[in-house]
Amino acid sequence: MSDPIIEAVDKHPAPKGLQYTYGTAGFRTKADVLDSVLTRVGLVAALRSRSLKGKWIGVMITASHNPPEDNGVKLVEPLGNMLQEEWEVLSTEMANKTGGEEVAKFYSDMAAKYNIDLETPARVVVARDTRASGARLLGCVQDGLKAAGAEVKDYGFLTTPQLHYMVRCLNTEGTKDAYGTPTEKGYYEKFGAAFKTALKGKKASGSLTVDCANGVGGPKLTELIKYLPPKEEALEIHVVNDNVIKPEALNVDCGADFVKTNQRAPPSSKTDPNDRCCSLDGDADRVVFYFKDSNNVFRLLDGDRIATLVASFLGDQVRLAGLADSIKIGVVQTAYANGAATQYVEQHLKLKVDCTPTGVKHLHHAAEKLDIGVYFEANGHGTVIFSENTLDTIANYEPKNPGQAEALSVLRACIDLINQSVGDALSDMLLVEVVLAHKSWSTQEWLNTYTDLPNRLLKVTVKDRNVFKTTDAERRLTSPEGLQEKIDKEVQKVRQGRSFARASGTEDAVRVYAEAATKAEAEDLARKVAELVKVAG
Ligand code: G16
Repeated sequence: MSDPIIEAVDKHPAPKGLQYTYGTAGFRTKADVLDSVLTRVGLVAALRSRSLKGKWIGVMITASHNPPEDNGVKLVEPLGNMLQEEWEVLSTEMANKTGGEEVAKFYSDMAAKYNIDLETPARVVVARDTRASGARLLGCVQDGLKAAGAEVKDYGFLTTPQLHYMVRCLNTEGTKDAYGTPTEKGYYEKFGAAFKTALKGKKASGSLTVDCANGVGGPKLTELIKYLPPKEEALEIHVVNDNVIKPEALNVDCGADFVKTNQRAPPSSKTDPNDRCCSLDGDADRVVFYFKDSNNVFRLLDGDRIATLVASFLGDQVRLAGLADSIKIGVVQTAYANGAATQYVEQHLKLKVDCTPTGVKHLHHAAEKLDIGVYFEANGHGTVIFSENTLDTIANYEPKNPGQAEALSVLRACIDLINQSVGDALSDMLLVEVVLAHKSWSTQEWLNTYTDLPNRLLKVTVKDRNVFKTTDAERRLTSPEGLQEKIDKEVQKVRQGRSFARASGTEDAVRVYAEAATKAEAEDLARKVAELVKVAG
């Protein structure tokens, strides 16, 4: 009898001469060379589920902020976390096996090595963003899952955080940790209700214009709005760049990555000075805010700003609730965090800051060690997580006066409003609105909390980005030899200078970040470091 795994794998042969790596956010590259990878990811997902006694595992087909011709896939653990690192390595090995027989052997070797009973049921949830290649790649995953005999739930189009939510809901259903109803409606109801409770009757000032990067966030936000309180009572939202009928428009001249990298609004933006805007990315797991000030100057409120706003708000509520002695808040950032943001958190908010390598999985792990861990990448990817103890304390604390009762109720609603399985642009966006409404702050007042150091982010194309190796949470290069010393020399030439280079885990490029006392110095430093990288690479 023929082996279904060999058949499925050989139906989607791997292109010759390509090496695949499970990177910052799964496998990500040009969509037309991903078929073989997707079939094998189906096999890995089934094995991972079996290794966890049939818990639901998620497979999300997306390339998030990347251009329309790219695609990718990431695996989600039962509580909605990113895939365990050991399994990332196994996924990479599986993706690079040459043919059906090798893959089938690796599959049974893995089962033997990890004591996985292949008779245990395997359960896998799949979803995809709106890329044109998504339907074909879904077929490839399905072939892998079918060959492995997995039970499959296909949710069709979802944002990445919605898929994480479904996985967590399915695995916690009927337990004391039940996270919600594992349906799209359940998602909208949960976050819509939490938004209403957290607002406490306060109304956001002005409206919010949301650029959806022409991705899956557009239709999903339109749906979510139906579950929010009426706009007259809470928040008026204008949805723009939500054209998913034209997949070639995805992330093009719009979206969170465009806004953050170019430090300007999408060219199509038609808002007036002081209008509050935000941009999601292609799969709605990142959000950045911005506005034009009274002088028509573009002002960005990125992930660092969301982290400082939310950390200070939660800190206030914890204090007001009378819990400051038992709950400590910390902030987790990456090397991309603006130096001024780090200083503000440490010196003004007096909170601890941890720095990790890029990739939400790293930030998430660091945040898990805190009572309340606020983690955001500067690019707008992040969330807040509460430890088990903190959740118990907040749930069971008896308030001593009406002020404490009010703060406790806000904290409880925030816990429900924050998608704790993963950074979620829609939930983060509503959280920011809640904080601004409570503080009665405009975006200008939010911006006034501290002044960002001017900075520049560049992408450098090199022959082989893998030669760029880093240490110290990606802040220093260990290879190519001698390059770090050259960067250090350039940094010393400018005031308040800081710069680093690291290979992207989602694009074929090296990223260069530089900041300094003035815009001219930051731009100059970035350009010089980029030149050094180009020569070394
Ligand atoms: C992914 C990761 C983020 C990371 C970003 C860029 O985001 O989830 O943690 O910051 O890629 O990573 P890199 O600099 O390695 O290319 P997304 O929104 O594209 O999934």
